[in-house]
Amino acid sequence: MRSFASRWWVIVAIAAVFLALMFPAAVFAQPPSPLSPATSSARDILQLHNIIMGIAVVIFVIVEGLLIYSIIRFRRRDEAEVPRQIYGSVPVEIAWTVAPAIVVVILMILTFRTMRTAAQPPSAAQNPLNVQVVGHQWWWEFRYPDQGIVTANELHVPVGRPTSFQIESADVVHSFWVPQLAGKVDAMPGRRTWISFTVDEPGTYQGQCAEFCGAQHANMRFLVIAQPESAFQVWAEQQTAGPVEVTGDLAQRGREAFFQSACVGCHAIQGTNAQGKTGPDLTHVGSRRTIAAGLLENTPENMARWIENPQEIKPGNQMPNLDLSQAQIDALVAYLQSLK
Ligand code: HEC
Ligand SMILES: [Cu+2]
Repeated sequence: MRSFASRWWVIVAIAAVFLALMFPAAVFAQPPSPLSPATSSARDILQLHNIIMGIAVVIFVIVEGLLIYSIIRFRRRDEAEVPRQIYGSVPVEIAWTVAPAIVVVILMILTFRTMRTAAQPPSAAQNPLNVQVVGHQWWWEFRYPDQGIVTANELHVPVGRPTSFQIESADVVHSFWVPQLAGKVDAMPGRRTWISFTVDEPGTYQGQCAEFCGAQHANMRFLVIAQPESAFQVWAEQQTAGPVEVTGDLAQRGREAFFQSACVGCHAIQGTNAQGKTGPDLTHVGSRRTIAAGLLENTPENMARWIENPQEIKPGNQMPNLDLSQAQIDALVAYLQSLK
């Protein structure tokens, strides 16, 4: 029989393939990925990840190295000599209990340290922006209490200034997560959780509910749009302005259709008697990039598809089919799209 040692390279090749498979995330990382952080807390988390990954790789190489060495060095030789038999070894038992315990304690200390540095509450001098996040099945409500803004599935934040989030849920447990900006924070009914971060660079960052919350959990996404302070202020002013004056016949008819149908019971439009709380605030829905929690780009065609049959687009979601006529849908879309 051919000696196993002559095939040692097979084992090395398997180990190499295994190692290569361990790092696909690093190699193919695409935003939104915690591997391309854009805040100091996300960088702290990435640094912790890198340290833990480094420790894991060192352990992996030592263990696999010893394994490969043993396979080759102590392989069965032609003489078929039986090695000395050992039953139990106190020093070995102690060593392999103590060594992992030390590693675990080191990881714990590093993790506690990162948990502290990654979640520094901003000081009043940093003039943080306050945002209340409310998770709903299956969309996100964002309220800016100091500015009086209410929006959905689209957060605007200034760069270089901390944003402080108070997070809760209207129904089940959700989790607020923007991989490039911060760690996950649970959104729970009846309890407030908190997180804060400062985005360094203008950009659009994708967020996602990170706690299974029912049928449309995967379609519970949102955007964080980080803008220079001046652009943020322009957005905030536009959002706090009352609802846009409706011009044009079609939009006017859409407005009537809206107030004559079930829409008012579930949606709010500030400055009108539509004060529903079940669905997203529509006061400035025409200014948002997406509808239905990141599922559809906000175009007139997509909005018409949504209003016509929300259950086909997002089965199980809380907006029912309302059996509207094509004329009503067109008018409603014209009205809602005008609400910039
Ligand atoms: C029973 C409550 C209910 C009624 C009635 C209702 N909606 Fe909705 N609507 C919702 C909910 C909940 C959502 C969010 C769905 C999701 O993303 O999971 C929604 C989402 C929307 C959106 C997308 C908003 C966004 O920012 O994502 C639009 C537009 C909309 N509804 C328009 C209407 C119109 C027009 C009517 C009346 C014809 C109407 N809705 C009736 C509950 C309702
Ligand atoms: Cu959720």
